[in-house]
Amino acid sequence: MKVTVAKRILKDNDMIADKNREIFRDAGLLAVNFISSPGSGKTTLLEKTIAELLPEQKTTVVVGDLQTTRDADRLVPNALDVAQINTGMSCHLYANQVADSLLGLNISEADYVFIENVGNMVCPGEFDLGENVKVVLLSIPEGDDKVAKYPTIFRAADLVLLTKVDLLGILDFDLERVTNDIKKLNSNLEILHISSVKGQGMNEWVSWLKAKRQQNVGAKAKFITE
Ligand SMILES: Nc1nc2c(ncn2[C@@H]2O[C@H](COP(=O)(O)OP(=O)(O)OP(=O)(O)O)[C@@H](O)[C@H]2O)c(=O)[nH]1
Ligand SMILES: [Mg+2]
Repeated sequence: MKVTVAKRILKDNDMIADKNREIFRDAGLLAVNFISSPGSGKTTLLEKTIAELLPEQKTTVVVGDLQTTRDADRLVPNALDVAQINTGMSCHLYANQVADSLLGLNISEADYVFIENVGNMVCPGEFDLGENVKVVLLSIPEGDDKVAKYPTIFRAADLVLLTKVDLLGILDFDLERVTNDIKKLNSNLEILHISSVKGQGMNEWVSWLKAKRQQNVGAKAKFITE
């Protein structure tokens, strides 16, 4: 019985996620789902990234947290629009929560929708939100054993950002071990080294985003002419 219920929830979620994907495609933007443990630097990276993309490219944000609007408040200054979803007890966002948020957001002028998922390394990986890409963050203070311990999300990722690399050399972290563990799970997965506070890796990261968006808008044009 429990298995049936769980499967139905996932199926319903997937149907709504597909609708979200259509909305993103019609708006000609790139939707990015940011997934990581609490505190690995998602909001800090979003603050810097949104500012870096301006003035040419604009971003709308959907943020998930159990409680508070603290992350949304931090992102308001440079984002086109921000929606905060408080999930209460839930450790991840559902596609219907994103769908509801989109109704109140200005996405027609946006080039990107950034979805900051609830801080959690496991649950968000199970739930498609309709995003075009999943970006997984792993920060240096979390430790170099985490990829092997929580492999699922690294298998599903389109990009891994190793964050807080300014702390390499200060904290004990075996970069080679983490890189090998990621490559064992997904040999083609790209890994970028980022320090949001020092600016390291930001150019590569922003270039990756712009290239992905370009591919996505190209896909939209192809879809329309078919
Ligand atoms: N040293 C260092 N600290 C960072 C960096 N990026 C973020 N931090 C710090 O890490 C802490 C958590 O950052 P957030 O951006 O709030 O992390 P988050 O992933 O959004 O956290 P949740 O939303 O709670 O899951 C803050 O104290 C940041 O200042 C970085 O590149 N280097
Ligand atoms: Mg945050």
